[in-house]
Amino acid sequence: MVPVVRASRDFRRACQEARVDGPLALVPTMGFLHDGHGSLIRAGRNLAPTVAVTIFVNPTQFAPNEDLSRYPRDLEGDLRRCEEAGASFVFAPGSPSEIYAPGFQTFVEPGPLAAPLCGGRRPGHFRGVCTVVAKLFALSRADVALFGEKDYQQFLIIRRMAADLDLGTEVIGRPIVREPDGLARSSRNAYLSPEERPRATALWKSILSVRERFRSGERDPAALEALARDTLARAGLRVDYAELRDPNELQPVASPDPSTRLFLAAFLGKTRLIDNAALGE
Ligand code: PAJ
Repeated sequence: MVPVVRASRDFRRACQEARVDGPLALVPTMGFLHDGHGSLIRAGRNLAPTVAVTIFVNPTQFAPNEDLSRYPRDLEGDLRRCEEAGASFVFAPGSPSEIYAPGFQTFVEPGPLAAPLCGGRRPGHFRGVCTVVAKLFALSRADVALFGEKDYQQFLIIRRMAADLDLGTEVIGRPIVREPDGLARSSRNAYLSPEERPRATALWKSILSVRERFRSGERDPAALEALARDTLARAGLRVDYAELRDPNELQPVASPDPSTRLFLAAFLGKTRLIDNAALGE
């Protein structure tokens, strides 16, 4: 089975030793791993002889009303998946105090990239994400780190952070892995009831219908966003946002082009689902 370290100091040492053999790739996760995470580990294998996976449900990125306490966990299953995907070792902190020692008080504050979309809906979320990822970069001193475009805004913010703070880790984005019916894989899909699960395809259907309308010549962002919202609402989802943004700075666009991305967040019952895609894919 893939080796597991439980203490920050052991993680630092394992990474230090691994870097003697060549580049180190890092895949940060919150566990309950699925094939989306697996694709990041496999991509890491193609870039570096050593791939370290971290599994930590990071409390600082959850608001008090969010799902920290019920976030799904399955360390045994996760270790199996890490092994299958080719991870070299896993850091699964034995307790949150491995990451946030008593007296911890220093945070990384992202800039304007964290203002719209999920940043606007989840105040403090990306501050918690940046802080934990900066710590994982500092502990591992990884050469590359892999992130999924499932969380496209998160990927941009972390890439910006690594550049702005000279962290020395190259941040690489990887495509979204989907279920056969188009639903983006997510640990949170485990929350969906058997009745809700088929309706969760509304996000993918919304993306497909907006792409289709774009292909037939529609260039009015408001019209495309309205179509996205209607597709979600018709399936009974409560829309959090449905917005077109440019793929680099996440600014609104006057006239969308094929690289413009549609960003979706919607509640299905109590579960918040997100998805995004370029109009021209
Ligand atoms: P988590 O949600 O576990 O995701 C870990 C990584 O897997 C992220 O980079 C995410 O974008 C990627 N991922 C998730 N679902 C994916 C899919 N269907 N296809 C491709 N990649 C996918 O994101 C986090 O954890 C945390 O915020 C973290 C960065 C670990 C900081 O705590």
